[in-house]
Amino acid sequence: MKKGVFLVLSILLMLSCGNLRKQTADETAVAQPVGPAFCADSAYQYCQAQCNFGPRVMNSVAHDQCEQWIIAKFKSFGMEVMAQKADLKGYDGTILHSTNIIASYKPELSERVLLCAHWDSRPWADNDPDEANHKKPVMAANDGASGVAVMLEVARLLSADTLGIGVDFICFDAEDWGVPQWSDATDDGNSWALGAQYWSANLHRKGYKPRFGILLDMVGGQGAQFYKEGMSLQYASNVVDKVWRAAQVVGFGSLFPTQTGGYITDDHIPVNTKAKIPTIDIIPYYPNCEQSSFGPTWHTVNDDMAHIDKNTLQAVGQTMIQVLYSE
Ligand code: AHN
Ligand code: ZN
Repeated sequence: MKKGVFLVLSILLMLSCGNLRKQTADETAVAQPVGPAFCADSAYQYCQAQCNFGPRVMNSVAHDQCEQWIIAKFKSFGMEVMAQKADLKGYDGTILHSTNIIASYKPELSERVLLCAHWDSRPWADNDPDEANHKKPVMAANDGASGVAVMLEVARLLSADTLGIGVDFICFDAEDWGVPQWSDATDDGNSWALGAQYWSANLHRKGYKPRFGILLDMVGGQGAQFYKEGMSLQYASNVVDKVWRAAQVVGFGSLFPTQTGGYITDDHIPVNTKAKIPTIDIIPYYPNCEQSSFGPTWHTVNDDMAHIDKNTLQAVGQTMIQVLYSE
């Protein structure tokens, strides 16, 4: 066969294969893992680093030191960082000096995705099996540090790679000053998520409108499974589908069952209702746990690094990478 004919045939073959492949992909939508490898060791270290300050309870020195550390970390990854400060009133009248930390990847792009998590620690381990611990602070390795740790690792990976959309990482403050179980005050839900409530009513940028948001709450616990959360399904079922599919593609479908868990009062509520950004909550659900459906260490003095599992961080982190790189 003449060289020229062979070349033409090869090109025709390549074109037809290309077309065939594309058609197959469109019709069966067999997605493959995309984007960089999430490093759970790195996320684990970011979790540890926050805990090393001690419990990051509102109005404490550890809180303010950790705030500076989180800001410096996002800046070191080349993100534009904003600290949104406000004095917010707790259910008990305490004035909480709150800082929402907003870190932006490619702030110039208008097509964006929001990732968020709270970074404050609960002041009271009011769900501890030992009543003597009910007024002690929670280390919040899982309930606080884990979500920020996953976001920091995603930010680190973005800084070393490139993505065609912008990403905002919001660390909400004052989430966990909600009415304690030992208090006589009634809990109507509004005592939680104070930082997210404030941000939702005072967006850091006028007209801010990302495609969707994902809240990471307690994403590092041993034995965690992330059932679909009720409010997320109500406000952003397409985002739930997207994320649960992504988890399956990266091989962590077993940690993301397709059944529904509970309806949770969390930071995503004001983001949906007030900021009108369709936002889901990735939060664990333990169907058989006596202590709490959020897991055995929730709001106890055992929410520490000893109960953080790198596999859980990996599952959630790689799923976030998959979601972002599929946009
Ligand atoms: C309630 O307990 C009502 N909501 C859980 C919100 C939360 C607290 N997430 C972490 N800590
Ligand atoms: Zn909590």
